[in-house]
Amino acid sequence: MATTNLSAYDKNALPDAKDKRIGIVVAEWNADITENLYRGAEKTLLENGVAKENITKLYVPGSFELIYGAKHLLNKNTFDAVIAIGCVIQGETKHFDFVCEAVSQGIKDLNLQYTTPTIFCVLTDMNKSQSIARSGGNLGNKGVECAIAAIKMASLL
Ligand code: DLZ
Repeated sequence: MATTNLSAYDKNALPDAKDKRIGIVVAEWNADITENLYRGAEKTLLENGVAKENITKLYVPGSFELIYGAKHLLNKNTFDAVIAIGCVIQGETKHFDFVCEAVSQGIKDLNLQYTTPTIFCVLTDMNKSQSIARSGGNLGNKGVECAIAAIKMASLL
């Protein structure tokens, strides 16, 4: 079990992100969590030189719709990377499995189909406590990690 903050990073080891344009699609389900993930991602992008006007935020209803939302941003051809933010929490039915499978496979497919990378910033937790811990709690913020991944991937192109 992870017990330490997973979001620490060395700013000096990151490529220059000054002129990068990042699209961020955010699921409204579990909005308290996804907004914290967004805040972590936005703060990290800004800290690393991405201009505020070069960050575009798009809402979709739930994690299942992240694929369509990301595709919509990718089709604009104006971004260097897209980040898909969601939080799926295990319930009493198999819905969790279907949404997790669809969104992970869907984002994988986008990465195969498009030149622009899409970053998987989706928490798939057994309960809300795990999501809180990973969205600015004691285990860090996955939004921070995904912003770093976006900067690195954007610089590959
Ligand atoms: C329906 C649903 C459920 C039960 N749980 C979640 C969740 O934990 N996280 C999430 O992002 N979305 C959830 N959804 C909504 C689906 O992602 C989707 O929006 C609906 O099935 C409509 O397509």
